[in-house]
Amino acid sequence: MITFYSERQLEHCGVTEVLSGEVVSSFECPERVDQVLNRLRERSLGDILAPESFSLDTACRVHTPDYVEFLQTVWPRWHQMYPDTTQAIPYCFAVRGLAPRCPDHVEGQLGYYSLDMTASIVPGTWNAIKAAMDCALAGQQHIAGGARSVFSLCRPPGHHATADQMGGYCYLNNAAIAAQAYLDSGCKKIAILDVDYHHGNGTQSIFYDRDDVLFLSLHADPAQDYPHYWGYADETGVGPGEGFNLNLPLPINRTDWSLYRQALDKALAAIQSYGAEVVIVSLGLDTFEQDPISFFKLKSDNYLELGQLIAGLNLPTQFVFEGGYATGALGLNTVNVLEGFSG
Ligand code: SP5
Ligand code: ZN
Repeated sequence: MITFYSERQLEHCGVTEVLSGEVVSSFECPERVDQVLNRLRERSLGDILAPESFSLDTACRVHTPDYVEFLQTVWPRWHQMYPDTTQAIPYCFAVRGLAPRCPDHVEGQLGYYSLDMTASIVPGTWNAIKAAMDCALAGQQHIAGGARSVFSLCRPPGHHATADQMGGYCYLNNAAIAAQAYLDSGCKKIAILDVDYHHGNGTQSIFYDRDDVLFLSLHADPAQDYPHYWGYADETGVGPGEGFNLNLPLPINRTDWSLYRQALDKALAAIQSYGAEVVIVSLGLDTFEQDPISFFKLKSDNYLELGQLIAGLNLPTQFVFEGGYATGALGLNTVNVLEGFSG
């Protein structure tokens, strides 16, 4: 299986975040992809290629153009206003109530375009965001060209990013952009299977009123963990999208492989009856038992079986990297999924 990866993705390095009230180093760090690259090379999974540079047109079909423009320009604007700081983090938000106005002030915009405080902006953030999007689109082209599978090693991740808000370490929604690219190149039905520990609220919201993308997510019950406000089982889509959104929330303290597998079987059956032409897997590895911010109990071997079960769909499959913070085992777990798939 070919991997698309760009070194420019290392240029994003968040400094700090707030976890349970304490200021800590960012969990989403460049070492994550180093671990994955090491294992990919060690186990000779296939070539690792740098993506070409794509235009922002497809990104602007799932995100609002003003949001994409904001992401591109926010650091220099912030730096001009606060030249002595190392990162931009929002501190106030355009919350419920009267429709908020998008202000001109860079710090006001930072909150306007954010869901939370964990998508920080540093000098290299845009380069990394753009390179991650390029990996997603290069993977899409590879599948459209006839490959059975591909791994888009995207970083920063994407599945929490909505049409116009960043959050949960996510900026552009890499999986959603790939899905839109398949549709624009003539596909009619795409499934996005999100196996990250956290609900993919961004992907859900982007396709919530559409029937051309079936979104399925296995995740921690939002009553018990981030993103808290979305991911409940009764969110099934709206209008033409009704019935094309499947949330499978799982209890945080007793989800091991056997419980996880039951939910996975339901998701795989739904993909089959939908008649998807391509599956995009939002591949988060934060379901691992040693993940520092998560509570599921999956073990490294379980990821081999996860890959095998996805392969059982017998569909062209694009893996798009999302979360996973147990840096030591992240490479092993990721490559296990890909090898399990490849057989
Ligand atoms: C892409 C992705 O995986 N983003 C995840 C963002 C999660 N951020 C909030 C985590 C809050 C966890 N609180 C539980 C405390 C565990 N000690
Ligand atoms: Zn996650």
